Amino acid sequence: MNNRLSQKTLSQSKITRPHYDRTTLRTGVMHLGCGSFHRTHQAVYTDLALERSGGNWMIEAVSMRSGNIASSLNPQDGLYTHVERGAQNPTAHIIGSIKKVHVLPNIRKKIIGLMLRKNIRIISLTVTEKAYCLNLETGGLDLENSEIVHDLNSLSFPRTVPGILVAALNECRNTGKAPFTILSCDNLANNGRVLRRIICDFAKIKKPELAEWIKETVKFPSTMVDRITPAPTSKTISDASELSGLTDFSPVESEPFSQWVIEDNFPEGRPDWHGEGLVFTSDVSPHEEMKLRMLNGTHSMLAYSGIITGQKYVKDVMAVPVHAQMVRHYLNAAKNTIQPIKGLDLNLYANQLYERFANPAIAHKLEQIAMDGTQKIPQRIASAASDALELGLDIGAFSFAIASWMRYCTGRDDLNRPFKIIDPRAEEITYSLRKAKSAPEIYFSLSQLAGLFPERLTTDDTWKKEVISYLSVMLKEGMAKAGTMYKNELCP
Ligand code: CS2
Repeated sequence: MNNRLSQKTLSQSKITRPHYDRTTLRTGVMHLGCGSFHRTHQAVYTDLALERSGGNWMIEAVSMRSGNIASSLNPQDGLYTHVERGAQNPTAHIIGSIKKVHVLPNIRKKIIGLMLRKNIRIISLTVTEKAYCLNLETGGLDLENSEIVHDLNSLSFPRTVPGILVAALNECRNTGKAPFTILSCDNLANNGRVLRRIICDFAKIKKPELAEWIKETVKFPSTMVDRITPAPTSKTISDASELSGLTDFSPVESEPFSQWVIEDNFPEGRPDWHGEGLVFTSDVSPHEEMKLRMLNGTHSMLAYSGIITGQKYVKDVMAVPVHAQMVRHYLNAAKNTIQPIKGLDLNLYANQLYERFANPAIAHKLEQIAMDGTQKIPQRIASAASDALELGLDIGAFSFAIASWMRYCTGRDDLNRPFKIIDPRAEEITYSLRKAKSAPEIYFSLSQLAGLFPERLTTDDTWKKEVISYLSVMLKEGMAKAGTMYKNELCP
């Protein structure tokens, strides 16, 4: 049995490991949401930055709900193995940028104090779309969300992400601490601007002068983040141990590809982030739109349609020729809705995405992608569909994707096996479908969910006809038949 990975055993590692002095460097970043993606992405870039330039930029991460990561990572002094799976044999590195993991339910009374420490200069987030408490209709804070109502009534022990950030900024203002830069790393269009709006909406209700101060003083750079990161499995643990010679109970795995496009606006400084795929720019929005519509839109389409045919992983869907052709076509359709971006070859990007999805070494679960559809569809699929209509382009790919999501919302696959719909609006979905059986009934019920589809789509007859037509084939003849219909009608 190998020794367990920790600061003490680190020197026994057979693979690349941090050389910087982790014990003396101080924390500069507090990160909310310590999921696998944070650990294959921002923490890896920060590890490289510390390796090259040092600095007090260690990360303290906060798990928002469960204590699992903290209980496996803290005994390892925050160290973990990052396994990369590409065309060759897996490779691995030991990442040292995380100092400690906190668990929010255990530090509710302390979290603001932790953020207020002098050396904390960045608060970053990977909390997933739903944690922003965004009202999809207004684009501002969801004032009907019960947790938000709780936090608005008392900011002493906030429960929500907007509540925590406003309470911390309020203390910065009261104590004269220079405010930290707030860095959203979630898959939302204009993530920085969206977060700023939500925080200001919240602050305005509590204290209008705080909202003004935030607007003037606090920076919310937008970012585009990208790295396919399946949930770790027992194979991740065994590969990590084999490669490093140390036992690690909390390794992560990802594809080799990685990209991070950041608006460089950090008044209090930042780590010396660099490395493969790191780009600083003054405007992230075209990169974000490209990634959300091409990568994430295609991902959602293939997840919903794949689940209905009984598939489990993205790579399985890509191994079915008709499905793979649809993916190729969808990528192209999404690409055509995007304005050309200077310096970026969108055809090359589409080809890379196709290869990345097909990577046989990555077992990326479809259900991981399918979850939280109501939070993902607007920026991934609906906006592209609406622009396609506006531009007079074919909308077949998008109507198929939405029909697949609607089919998924019925909660049974083509073999009539039930599955759980994981979505913060799952109850609303089930309620709205309680009497709907036919394709038009399902279409009308789900189209009425507030904030999901822009009016441009719901008032368009061709859109309605196409979605209903695909959905009806999916319901009566199965997803494979609908896929063949897509292929025959759309793929050259
Ligand atoms: C996926 C993303 O789970 C999902 O919805 O589409 O997590 C995707 O893998 C990442 O955005 C890739 O960077």
